[in-house]
Amino acid sequence: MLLPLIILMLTPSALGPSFGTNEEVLVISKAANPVQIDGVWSTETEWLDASETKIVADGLTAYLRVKYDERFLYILIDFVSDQGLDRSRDLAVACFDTKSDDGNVPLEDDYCFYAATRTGRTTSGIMQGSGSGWVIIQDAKLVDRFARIGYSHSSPYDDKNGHVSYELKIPTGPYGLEEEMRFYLYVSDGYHNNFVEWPANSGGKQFAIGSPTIKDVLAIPDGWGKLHLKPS
Ligand SMILES: [Ca+2]
Ligand SMILES: [Ca+2]
Repeated sequence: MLLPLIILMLTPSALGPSFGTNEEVLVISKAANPVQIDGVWSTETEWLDASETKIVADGLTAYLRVKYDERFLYILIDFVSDQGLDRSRDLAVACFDTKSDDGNVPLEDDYCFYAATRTGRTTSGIMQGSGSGWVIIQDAKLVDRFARIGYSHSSPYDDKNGHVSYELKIPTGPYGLEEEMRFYLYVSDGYHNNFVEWPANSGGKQFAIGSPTIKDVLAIPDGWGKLHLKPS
């Protein structure tokens, strides 16, 4: 028993306040069931084969489910406490630090994929790290293949109250997504002017009314967790 104790004492957290990286890990499995990107949990089995993480903060509750196959990473966010789709500031952002090189600024191997409402429109897009912040490299009306916002009365988490949900389908090849990489999720409800994030308390900020873009509110890569794609 002596050896594990020594190792424990030598970890950075034992050396006083740590400003190191977040060690939370989300393990995901290969998809067995097909996903239809329509913004909602659309068939009984659609997301049963995905990881499941409940995220709670300040009275908000969201369920995150993630899985992957040879070409895509699939994400469902069932935001059960968001019972109305707002004209602005309802948004989900999923970020990847593909080289897991952390840092206190987003670098060029860091990508965020988002779906959002803005002034009555729904849009989806991709941001890339620039070394000092986030740059939107693609932004389109939400007719896109990779992201949808939905509103559902029929998810397994709440089949009584209608609520907002998001589905993302992210191509792994073009963005260099790896078997293990850093991962961050941010979901905001415009009505409550509040958000949840994974990992919890990783440093995202409440979305401010009047903020020109969503790039100012995300945690820095040092605060992100790890996503591990379990081989089949
Ligand atoms: Ca669906
Ligand atoms: Ca909302």
